[in-house]
Amino acid sequence: MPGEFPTFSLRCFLGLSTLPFCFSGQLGSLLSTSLPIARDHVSFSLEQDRWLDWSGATSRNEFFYNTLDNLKQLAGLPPRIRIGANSQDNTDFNPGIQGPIAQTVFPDYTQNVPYPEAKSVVVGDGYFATARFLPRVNLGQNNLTASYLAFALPEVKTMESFLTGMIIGNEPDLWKTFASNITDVLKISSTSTTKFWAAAFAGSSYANYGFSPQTLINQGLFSSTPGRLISTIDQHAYSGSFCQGNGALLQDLMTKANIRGNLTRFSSDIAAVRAQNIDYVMGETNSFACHGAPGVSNVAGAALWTLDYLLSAAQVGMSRIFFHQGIGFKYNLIQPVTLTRSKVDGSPLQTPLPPHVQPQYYAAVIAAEAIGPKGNTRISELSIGDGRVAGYAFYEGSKLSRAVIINSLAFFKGSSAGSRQSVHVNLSFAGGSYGAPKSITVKRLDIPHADDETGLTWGGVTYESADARPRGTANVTTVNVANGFDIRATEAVLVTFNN
Ligand SMILES: *[C@@H]1O[C@H](CO)[C@@H](O)[C@H](O)[C@H]1NC(C)=O
Ligand SMILES: *[C@@H]1O[C@H](CO)[C@@H](O)[C@H](O)[C@H]1NC(C)=O
Ligand SMILES: *[C@@H]1O[C@H](CO)[C@@H](O)[C@H](O)[C@H]1NC(C)=O
Ligand SMILES: *[C@@H]1O[C@H](CO)[C@@H](O)[C@H](O)[C@H]1NC(C)=O
Ligand SMILES: CC(=O)N[C@H]1CO[C@H](CO)[C@@H](O)[C@@H]1O
Repeated sequence: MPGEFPTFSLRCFLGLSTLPFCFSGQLGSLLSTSLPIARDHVSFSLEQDRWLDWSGATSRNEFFYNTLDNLKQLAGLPPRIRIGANSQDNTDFNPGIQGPIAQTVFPDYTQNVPYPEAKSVVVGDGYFATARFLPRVNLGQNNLTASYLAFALPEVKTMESFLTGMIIGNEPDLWKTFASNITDVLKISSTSTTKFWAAAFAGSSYANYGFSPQTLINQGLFSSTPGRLISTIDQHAYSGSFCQGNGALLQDLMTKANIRGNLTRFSSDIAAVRAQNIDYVMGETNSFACHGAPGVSNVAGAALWTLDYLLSAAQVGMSRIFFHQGIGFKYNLIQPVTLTRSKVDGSPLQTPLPPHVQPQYYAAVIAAEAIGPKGNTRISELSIGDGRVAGYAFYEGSKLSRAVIINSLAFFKGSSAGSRQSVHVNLSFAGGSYGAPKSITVKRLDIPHADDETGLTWGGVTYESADARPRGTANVTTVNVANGFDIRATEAVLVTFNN
């Protein structure tokens, strides 16, 4: 109902030389353009070859468990997990292999690819059974080989809401389907919880030709009998492929227009899929191929890319976004085991690097906090006339609860502190029975420099601890609504509205 709900606007604050950047955005009814955002919107895609390193083989990997549980504590649900990607197509099943063991063969590592994917993986029934070590999650799963049989094991099957999806082959433009085998084993039917994820596309023509969701729709896939077992279309995408990084590339990655360009290209596919009442997810994604660009994908600026990208994905109608992770990959949010060679160039490490989170993990934390645990959160992007500043409003039901604002101008090591720019944000509220909030609190993602690999804090708290649990004293500031606040270059804030 127009006028029923509060809106707010961000106004330009001109004329102060210390605040050279400003923006304006007059907002209409944000709620009317808002879309739901799931509590497990941020999910993970794990490279299949080293799945046991993530889960733990004989007992749970406490570090990985904690990283998921941190997010569960904020949003009420842990991330979903997809196990798959390239190495799933190199996985074979041997019923003679007992227990949580994988027989793997890896190619030699190189400077560009310090942690290559296995060229051969052979597993038995026990391989996926270690999924019982995760916080109770929904597993968006994978390939053929017959290792899917593990999901029919009693210890796995008894886990409630466990397996929600099955993908046959990775990016199976090349694979004939084994759908009926899997349907038989898992008893997938029109009424079962587990359904197929289809068309795990690495690319799309974005139109009704070639390989695309729109082509599948026009060819009648979803009206066929097997097609009715498909719940979800699964797109895979990266922002490019760069095996060498630099500061300009980092700024490109963070840049608002590039982030939107990489997502809105799927808008026509998403609309066509949703019109069939089929879900649409970004089932495998991250910054750059080559497992990330060194000095770009693994640094703090990538945390702001991640935050803007995952929120923008919700805005274009993607239900969930699965960030791809592999042991030692540069673009990980989480490194769940000790590394003995550099993930940046493959050189041997003098001191092994214990499990740790990377800067991107903070984006998952901020998103979980902004979405919150209520289960009725909606998101709406703020229209901000500044190419470096992005913002999103979060509603719980119809109540404006929080906003995230991101300043993606890169501030690099070696720049003088005095040259760090800021924007000023004033909030104004219009309409609605709720009126302006009495006060707002502002929580900051403090990033010393866009090209730092460590040292971020979220409201004074670090997640860069030995067990991935947050450490430090929370620091949020209460702000008088009329005064607004500044956001520095390379900073994100969460604004909470207190009514
Ligand atoms: C898959 O199904 C086909 C046809 O029913 C059958 O011949 C084959 O043995 C099955 N494969 C597996 C691995 O169950
Ligand atoms: C995707 O982002 C990259 C930078 O990260 C940019 O170079 C590229 O042009 C973007 N692609 C689109 C389609 O906008
Ligand atoms: C808390 O955050 C504010 C603003 O970000 C900062 O100025 C202040 O120094 C911080 N206080 C502590 C104790 O870290
Ligand atoms: C923004 O807030 C500042 C500080 O309170 C105030 O001086 C200024 O007038 C405001 N600007 C606008 C456009 O409302
Ligand atoms: C059952 C089945 O089709 N398994 C396939 C799994 O993927 C590998 C590819 O690496 C095939 O060789 C197997 O036939």
